[in-house]
Formats: sequence, C-alpha cells, structure tokens
Amino acid sequence: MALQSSLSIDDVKHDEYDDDGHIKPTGSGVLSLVSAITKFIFFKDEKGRKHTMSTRSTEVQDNRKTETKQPKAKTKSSQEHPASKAPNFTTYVARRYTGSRIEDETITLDFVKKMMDDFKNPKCLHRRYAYKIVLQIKKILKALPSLVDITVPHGKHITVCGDVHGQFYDLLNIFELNGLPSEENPYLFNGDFVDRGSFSLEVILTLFAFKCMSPSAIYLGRGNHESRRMNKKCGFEGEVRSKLNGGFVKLFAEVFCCLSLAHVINKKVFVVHGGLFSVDGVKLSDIRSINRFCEPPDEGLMHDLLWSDPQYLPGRGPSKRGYELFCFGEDVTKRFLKDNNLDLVVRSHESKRKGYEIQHDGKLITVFSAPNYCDQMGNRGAFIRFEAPDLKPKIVTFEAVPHPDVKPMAYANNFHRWF
Ligand SMILES: [Mn+2]
Repeated sequence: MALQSSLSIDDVKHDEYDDDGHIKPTGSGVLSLVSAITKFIFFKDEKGRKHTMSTRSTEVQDNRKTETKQPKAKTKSSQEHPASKAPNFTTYVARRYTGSRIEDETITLDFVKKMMDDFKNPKCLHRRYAYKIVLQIKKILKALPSLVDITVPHGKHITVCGDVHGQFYDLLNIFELNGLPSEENPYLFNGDFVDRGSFSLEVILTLFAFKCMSPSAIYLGRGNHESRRMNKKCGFEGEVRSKLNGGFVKLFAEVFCCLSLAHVINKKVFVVHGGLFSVDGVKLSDIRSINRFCEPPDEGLMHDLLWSDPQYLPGRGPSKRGYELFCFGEDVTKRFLKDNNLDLVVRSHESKRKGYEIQHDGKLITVFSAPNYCDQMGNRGAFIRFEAPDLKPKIVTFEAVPHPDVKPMAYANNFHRWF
C-alpha cells in the first residue's frame, strides 16, 4: 500500500469558511442539490476553465492541443486573469483570524487548549493549522509498531477510553472528570474516534494535537471506523468536506492507515478495538508483524481485531453484525491470555448500558466512552484507570453532557436524506 501520495498544501485549498475561521453557512438541502447538479453539468477542468457536459471530452483535448502548438502569448488580458491573483487560502491566514495558531511548527498545550475553546464556540481551526497537525501526526504514527508496548511506572497510572464517535462535548467532559492528557496523566483511546457524532473533526484534531504535543501523553489505536468505507457512510467524510475540504478526506484516510492496531500495558493488559481472532494460537509477535498500512482487509488478523465481539457461549459463533463476522467465547479469551502470558483483554466497539461490561470470568472488559450514543441509546459512558504495579481496573462512568443542536449523522448520506 503506497503511502507516498500525500497531498501538498496546495491541494488542500478551500473556501467554505471565512477568514476568521467561522464555518460559512451552507445553503438549504434543495439549494445544495441545485448547486451539485449545476457543478456536474457546468464543470471546470483542471485549470479552472468552465465546460458543459456535452463538450467534456472534446473541448478539453482541443484546448490541450492548442496549448502545445500555440503557446499563449503574454497579453495584457492573460496576465490579468483573476485566477492568477486568487489568494492561496492554505498559506494565507488573514490578520483578523482570531482562532488558535501554531507558531514555529510546535504544538503546545496553550494551542491545544485554545483550539478546544474555539471548537466550543463553534469555530473551525484554520485549515493551515489543521494541515500542520495532520502532517505531524502522520509522521509520528507511521514510526510506531503495529502493536505498541506501554510501560506505566510504579505508582503511575493510565486511563483507557473506548469509542468516542464524534461526541466532542463528552470528550471534553472526560477531560474535566479525569484531567487533560499529559505525561503524568496519559490516555489510551481505543479507536472509533470519528463517525456518527457530528463533531468528529473536533474530536480527531484534539486527539491528534495532544499526540503531537506529547507522544507519551496519549496513545491512539485504530477502530473499524478509522477507514474510508465507514467514513463515507457514517458522517466523517461529509463533515470533513463541509468543515475543511475534500483534500483533507484523503489526508485523514492516509493517517488512519498509520494508526497502531493494539496496545499492551506493562506486558499484562491487551487493549484492542474489536476483539480476538478467528483462529487460535495467535501470538503478540503475529500482531506486531501485521503490515497495517492499508484500508482494513476483509479477513485475517487485522480484520478480526477491528471487528470481532465477545459472546457468552464458548467457542466461536455468528455475529449480529454480518455473516462474515464472528464472536468469541470465554475459552478463546483464556487461551489467548495464557498463550501470551497476559492477564486481561480490554476492548470497545459495542455500546453498553453502564458504559462498560465485564465478561469471560473477569478476563475481558468492554469499555465505551460515548454516553447516550447517537443521542438515543440512553447509555452511560465509561473509562478505565489502571494504576501500576497491580493494574487493577478502576472503572469510572459518566452521563452525557449537552451539545449544540447538530444531530448525529448530520453530514452522512446527505443526498439520500432528501428522499
Ligand atoms: Mn467499532
């Protein structure tokens, strides 16, 4: 899987928010539809020239021929073409932009705090800085192994959170309850940061910015929603297009392919988004050697750990999620722990009424951190604190907090919502 196709900053132009970073109001559904149809019929070519559908193939080719044969003379009119004077929004930050800024390429705690405050207003981060965060995080994540070992020294702790799913205001509440991420107060977020909730961009930029600020203050594992297919269907792609632009969709997809797949705390607690495997005998070394730099495959170890769920029956059984998926029983969990000299599996991926569930004779905990999931499940959220050296899980649960009136999935499948 090639990851060399990063877009340059010039590919990430956009004009959907103003120079102050406020999101420009978008038109109503009908206006957007008209605009989309108009764009489809009267499209612009790579150089910004307008064409109609009927002239699409011929006119573009003709223009290219003309250009090669007859280089344009530098006439007064061509020098003054408005396109040549258009500001490059990606490198240009207006003086009246009052949002947070990254100075000298360094992401500081002050920057992250101001960015979170701005998001509450709600105010978008200038895409110049969003771009900086995405580039920095990609470099950091790419250098990590597929399975990350975390060492928590004696007397210190780590907090493990489950799915956040774009519920930015509940993420802020976790930080209120348990403190901001820092080297003294590290977090592990166990995937599904985005989709469903309509503040996914705010969530992912916050988590990424903390990781850029201090890589040992926050660990990030991939969930099944850190994928192009899910993001297209469940809101994140539409949200990124709306709040930043289409170029960032590709950038985020590339970054998600760099996320690690699992973590082990002090060689004892195995943390993974979905669960265990469709075959027995999987060793940690097998997970370490997964080539993860790709979209989630349809089978194999990477597929299993992103998608599987536990079940109460022993062995393996069918999944309510679909025919190609499976659930695993207590015996599977115990064999995996014994084979790898581990004590506990922590996974997420399923909403639970209390925010967590302990199964498999206490050897497996589900933790889910999106309370009142999708504004309708009525569940609590939870996180787990592990303190070294005994690593006894201390579970904290919490209720949902209010958020601005933007419904979950507001950016998903916009076209279909009109019918
Ligand atoms: Mn999931």
